[in-house]
Amino acid sequence: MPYLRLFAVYRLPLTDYRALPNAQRYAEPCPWPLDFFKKLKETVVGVAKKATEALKTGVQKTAKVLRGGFDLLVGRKLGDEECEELRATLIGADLGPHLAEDLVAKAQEAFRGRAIESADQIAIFLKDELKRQFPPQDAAPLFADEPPTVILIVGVNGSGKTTSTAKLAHFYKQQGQKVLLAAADTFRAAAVEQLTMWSERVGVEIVKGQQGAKPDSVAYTACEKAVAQKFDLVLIDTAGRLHNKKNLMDELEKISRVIKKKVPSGPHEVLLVLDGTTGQNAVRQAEVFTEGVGVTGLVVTKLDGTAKGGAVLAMRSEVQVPVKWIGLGEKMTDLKPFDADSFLDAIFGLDNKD
Ligand SMILES: Nc1nc2c(ncn2[C@@H]2O[C@H](COP(=O)(O)OP(=O)(O)O)[C@@H](O)[C@H]2O)c(=O)[nH]1
Ligand SMILES: [Mg+2]
Repeated sequence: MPYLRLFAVYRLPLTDYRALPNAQRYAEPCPWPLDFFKKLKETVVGVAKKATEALKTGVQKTAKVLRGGFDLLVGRKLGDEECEELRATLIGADLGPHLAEDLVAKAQEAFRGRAIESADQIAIFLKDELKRQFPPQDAAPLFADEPPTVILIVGVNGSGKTTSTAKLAHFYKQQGQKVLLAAADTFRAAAVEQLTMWSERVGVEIVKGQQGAKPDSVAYTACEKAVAQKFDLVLIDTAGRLHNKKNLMDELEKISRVIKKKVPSGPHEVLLVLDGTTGQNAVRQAEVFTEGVGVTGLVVTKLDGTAKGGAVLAMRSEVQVPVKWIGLGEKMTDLKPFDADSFLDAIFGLDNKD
């Protein structure tokens, strides 16, 4: 089907292109005239395939649980016993009780009296059903109209903030952005050292305060430097002293206030980092910490180490704020933009055929 193929190829650079800051979007020529088709075939298709492989490997523990459960249903009619098994499989992958219950009911209705012929059959059914259910969410990264864009990274201790900050720095540096890190977790010397090490590895500059300095003063200095030295992006790593929503609100308010002194439209993006290995707890945390506090996106980390990747789906159906990034490992390349469709393909073990 050449048209479908063309369409699939056509859409990818559009997504990449939209991810650029406005200033760059307007400054750069539109990417698709001239050798558009030739270039796309060579580069974009290759990149897309690689990304999918990385995603598949990253979520393989979740995929294994789901696939194992679907395999057991092949050749059987979806009766009460089978429904119970399907429910257990979905909950095993941490889709959460609501979503699991709903999907089982829909599956039972669809497969009533019919034997399931292949694991793919049930995987495709569930994927289509989930896609129908998800409210559309715009997970495109947010950027300032004029650089610098300021991104705040928040979340509880150990969720993966510092690592994700470094990964984002790497991602945007690869896109040609001039990136500045700000080590605003000033409570522990080790935290500043950790980000400093990452800044060297990634090859970006860092602003840090003395241990005990105020986080907002580090954020201020970073924004000042970013404006003066024309950085495109400032990534501010914060301390994870959240404990409750009020702490988060206070922290965000304080830091936002100083950012605005130098960059009035900032912060442009506030990313809440959640530890994916905590499954439904991460979903609850996302619900509580995103309501009315200005969080613009979620980063779900450590999906490589867990079979609870289905929590990302529960998050998507229960939390208003979109999942924007997923962490699939400890390397700087292991952070991927979240795309619901390829995520579903990957966890349901469906090949991305075009
Ligand atoms: N396997 C894996 N480990 C991760 C990922 N993200 C973070 N980590 C690890 O989680 C631990 C805590 O991360 P860190 O960034 O220091 O968390 P912070 O306290 O929120 O800043 C570190 O050992 C990271 O290497 C991920 O996506 N996959
Ligand atoms: Mg940290």
